[in-house]
Amino acid sequence: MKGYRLPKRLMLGAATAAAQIEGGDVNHNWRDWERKGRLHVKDSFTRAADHWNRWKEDIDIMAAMGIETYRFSVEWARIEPVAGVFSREAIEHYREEIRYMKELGIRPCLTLHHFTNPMWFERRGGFLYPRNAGAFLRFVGVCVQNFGDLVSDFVTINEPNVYAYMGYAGQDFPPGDNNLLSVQRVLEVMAGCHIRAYEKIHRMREAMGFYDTKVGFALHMRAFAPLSPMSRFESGSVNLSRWGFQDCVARAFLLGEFRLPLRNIGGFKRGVYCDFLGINYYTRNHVILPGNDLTRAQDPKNDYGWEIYPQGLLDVMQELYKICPKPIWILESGVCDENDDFRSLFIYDQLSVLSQTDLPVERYYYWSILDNFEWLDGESKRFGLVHVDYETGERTVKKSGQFYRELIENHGVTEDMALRYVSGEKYHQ
Ligand code: IFM
Repeated sequence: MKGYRLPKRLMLGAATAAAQIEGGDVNHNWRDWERKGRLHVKDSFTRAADHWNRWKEDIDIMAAMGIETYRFSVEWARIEPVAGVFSREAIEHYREEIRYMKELGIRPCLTLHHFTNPMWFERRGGFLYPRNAGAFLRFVGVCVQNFGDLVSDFVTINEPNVYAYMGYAGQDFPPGDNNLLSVQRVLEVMAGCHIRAYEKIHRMREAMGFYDTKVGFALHMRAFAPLSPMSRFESGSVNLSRWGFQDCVARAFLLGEFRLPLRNIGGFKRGVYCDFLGINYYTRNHVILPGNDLTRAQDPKNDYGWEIYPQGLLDVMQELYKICPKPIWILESGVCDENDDFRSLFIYDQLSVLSQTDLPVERYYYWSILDNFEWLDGESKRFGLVHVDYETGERTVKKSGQFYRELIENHGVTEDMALRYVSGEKYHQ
């Protein structure tokens, strides 16, 4: 197995989201979903990885691993438990955590919305109604006011396409609306929220005297391919899937360019509403009909059964860069692998793609630093570089975590590392 060097400009990091690691009884829509018995497991968000109490230990672990930048989210329902009422205690907690990571040399990248809404916002209809955008923007303002002196990198919204399709086309994620027209509305409202947040964050930080602000959003991107390579019908389905799931969303959020099925309900001007292209990439889907996504039996897979297709990372980067040529930040790339059997191989393969491209890739965030609460599947699906014993809370750096540590130290993979960590690993077949 070959070694490789990574481009100099690439920073290496790891990501999490508040609800997935913090624990505690927080009044958000996913805790409500859990109470309604809608998860696939009996686990509770109240436990998760108990990061709310163990944050210092977790940051120490990251620092020891050499993590250069940490993408995390703040929990809206903690900061604003009641509409218009802001918790000084929660804000101070996050400030302390951010200060500490910076002291240890870790650059923070702050996500403002990662799937969870406070229940007061959810009950008003969340992002389905344009009239609710103001509440989100007020929260954005409070975050910039309170964290803007410590943080310059912001992700406004995580995976609006997954949020909209899973919660509104299907019944899996809250609120389980099951109505395609709602998907359209939610994406339109969220695009407007992103555009206005982009402008607001820049405006506010400039007024605070900071000119280094970077703002973007995290688009979940998939590689799509026709099940039968020669089928023109299936190629058409691929184009429709790509457009409906990601490209029309990218154009609206990044450029204020609303094309069917999205409408420009806020009357936004065309522009460039991002400083980087945020990509979350996990898998490829084969397609016969749009929306009918398949994984072929013969392809390598993770524990979820998602195809592992490293080359797809290049495909989606090129796809997005064509739409908007800005620096690329891979905000999530990770693998569900209970026994850490092939996580080192996965990281080796994904980063090998980045070692070979001329595209301006500036960040790579492995998902996730810790095993965490995987939404519908709770504690049963493990993505972490660090193992969490949910009973005791004990953290143990996995073999893949040690590989990532050495990879960061060398800014690449040596042949010796490839031999020690990667050569014996195999994906599920
Ligand atoms: O855990 C999630 C994360 O919250 C959003 N992106 C995909 C991850 C793995 O499913």
